[in-house]
Amino acid sequence: MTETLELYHSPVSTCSQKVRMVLEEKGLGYVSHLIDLQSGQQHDPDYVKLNPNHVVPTLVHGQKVILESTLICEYLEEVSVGQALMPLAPHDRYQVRLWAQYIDRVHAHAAVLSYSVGPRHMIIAQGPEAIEHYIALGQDERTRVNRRAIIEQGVASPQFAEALTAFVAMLDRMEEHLTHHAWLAGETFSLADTAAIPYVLRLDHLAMTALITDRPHVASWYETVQARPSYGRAIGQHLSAPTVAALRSFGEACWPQVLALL
Ligand SMILES: N[C@@H](CCC(=O)N[C@@H](CS)C(=O)NCC(=O)O)C(=O)O
Repeated sequence: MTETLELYHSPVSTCSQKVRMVLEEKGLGYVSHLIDLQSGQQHDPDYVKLNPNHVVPTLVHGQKVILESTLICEYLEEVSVGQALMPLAPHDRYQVRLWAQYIDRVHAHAAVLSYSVGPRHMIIAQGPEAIEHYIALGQDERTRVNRRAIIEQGVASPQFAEALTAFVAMLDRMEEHLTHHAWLAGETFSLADTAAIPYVLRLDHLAMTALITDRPHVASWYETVQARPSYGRAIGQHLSAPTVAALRSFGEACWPQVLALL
């Protein structure tokens, strides 16, 4: 590949983790631009020119701007050689796309799940102006409604219950598949596995680890993926220990309420 790859991303963002997994699996070097989501760099006018959705990740390949994490992953698969992450058989390829599409739907609940447990407390601590600012920066009405619920009710909101249900359904679907197969699509590690890993990890970070360990095939898949060198380079090395510890301790504090919802 002759043209440079540049990735605008954030360490903890699930969509960024997904793309970094693909980059590392394929051995692709890239210029890293970190976007600090907490301080609102995703709303910086220069960044919005690249990504009008005010989100990470954004891939720039030479002069081309590629948006949407799932499409970025497929793009990387198509423009590069190296470890193939798309199987050859049409039905396996279909399975990859089915998982990717499904995980994208689960992603719609990821911010509610995470913010209701952890970052909510940091926003509340900054006072009413910061709260209204955070809500107003939601890019559509649904996001703004969700943000108000996150702040006002946390894990007691209906949105959180819905998010938890979506994540638990994802784990059940994975468990069912992984009972019969080593990987989510086809017989090898693929874009389906890179799509799913950040969301299982997120549950672990939020101290909902029991949801994973209760499902032995997901637990074993999770351990196997984490043992891949790409995982350390794409995810492990980007996470700061204090951030993970803070998420876990917020999660532990909420766990009795979460358990009551299950
Ligand atoms: N469909 C988009 C979703 C991207 C997305 O939601 N990114 C989150 C981080 S995982 C984000 O940047 N959020 C910005 C914010 O919270 O303001 C994709 O897959 O790239």
